[in-house]
Amino acid sequence: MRPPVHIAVTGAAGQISYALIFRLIAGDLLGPEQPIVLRLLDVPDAVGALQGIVMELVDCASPLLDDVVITSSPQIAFQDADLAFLVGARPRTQGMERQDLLIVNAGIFSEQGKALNETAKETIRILVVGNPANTNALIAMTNAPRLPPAAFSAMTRLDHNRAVSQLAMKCACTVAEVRRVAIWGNHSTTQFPDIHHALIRGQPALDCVDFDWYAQDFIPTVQKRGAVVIEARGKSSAASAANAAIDQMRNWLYGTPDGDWTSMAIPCQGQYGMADDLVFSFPVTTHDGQYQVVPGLELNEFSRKQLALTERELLIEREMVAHLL
Ligand code: NAX
Repeated sequence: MRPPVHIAVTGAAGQISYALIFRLIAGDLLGPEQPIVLRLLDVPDAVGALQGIVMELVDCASPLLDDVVITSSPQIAFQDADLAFLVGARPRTQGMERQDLLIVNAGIFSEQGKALNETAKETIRILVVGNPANTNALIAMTNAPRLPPAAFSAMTRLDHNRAVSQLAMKCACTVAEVRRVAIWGNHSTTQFPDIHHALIRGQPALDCVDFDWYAQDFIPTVQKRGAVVIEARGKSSAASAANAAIDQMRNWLYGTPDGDWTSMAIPCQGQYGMADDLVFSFPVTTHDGQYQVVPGLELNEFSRKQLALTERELLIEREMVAHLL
C-alpha cells in the first residue's frame, strides 16, 4: 500500500468543497490506487457541519480514504499537507462592496499564509479558489516566505474550461478538438479569454469564427459566466468549480497533453511585460509537477489592451492589500 497523500481543503463545509471532497476520495485527482488523508478546515461555527460530512465520507466506504481530520485551526489543517485547496472565503453579501470583500478575505489569506509557513511541507502545492483568488494567492504566498512561490497558484481553470466549451459549441466540434485557448490576468470580469492562438481541429480558431462574435459575444460570455450561473441557479458555480480545481491540480501534478496548454494564475515574473509581484493568469504547460509560461506568443494591439486592463485591476487590488504584503 502506498503512503497516503495528505490533502487540505479549506472552506470544507461550503458548497464547492462538498462537490470536491467526494471526487477526491473517488480517485478523480490521484487515481484509484492512492490513499488519501483529508484535512478539512472551516470556521468554528461550521465544525458541526464538518462532522456531518465526515459521516457521509465514512458512509461512502471508500477504500482510498485513509483518515479525515476536521479542524478550525489552519496550522493543524496544513500540517504535513502535500496538497492544499484554499476554497474557504467570506462570500459577498448584500451591500458589500468589492473592496470590503477584498479586505475581509485578505485577512483570512494572510493568516492562512502564515499557517502554511509554519506547518506545511516545502513540497506542498497550493491552489487558491476563494475570491478574489489571484490577490488572495498573492497574500498567502507573501506571508509564507519559507515556501517557494512556485508552490502557489490561483484558479482560472474554470474560466479556461468555460472558454473551451463555448468555442466548441460555436464550432460544432468536441472539446477535445479545441486546443490552446488561454485565459490571461485576473479571475474577474477583466480576464482576457484569448483565442488568437487557439486551434480547432488543427486550424486557427479565428479562421473558424467571426472576429465580431469573438470580441462582442464570446469574451463577455466567458467573463460574466459566473454571474449568469448565479442568476439561473440562485447560487454560485459549485460542481463546475470543483471540477476545475481537480483539472488544474491534476495538470499541475501530471502535466499538460502534448501540443496543448492550460491556464493557471501564477506568480508573475514580468512575462509578457506584466508587472512583477502579481498573481497573473497565463497560458502554461506543465511537466514533472512544474509549470512554465508558454513563451513567445505574438500579442496584437487588441490583446495588449485587454492585458493592460486586467493588469491594472490586479495592481489596484494589490495596492488595497499592501499592508498585508
Ligand atoms: P460557500 O459560502 O458555500 O463556502 C465557503 C466556506 O468557507 C464556508 O463553509 C465558510 O464557513 C468557510 N470559511 C469562511 N471563512 C473561513 C476561514 N477563515 N477559514 C476556513 N473556512 C472559512 O462558498 P463556495 O460557493 O464554496 O465558494 C468558495 C469560494 O470560491 C468563494 O470565495 C467563491 O467566490 C469562490 N469561487 C471561485 C471560483 C474561481 O474560479 N476561482 C469559481 C467559483 C467560486 O465563485
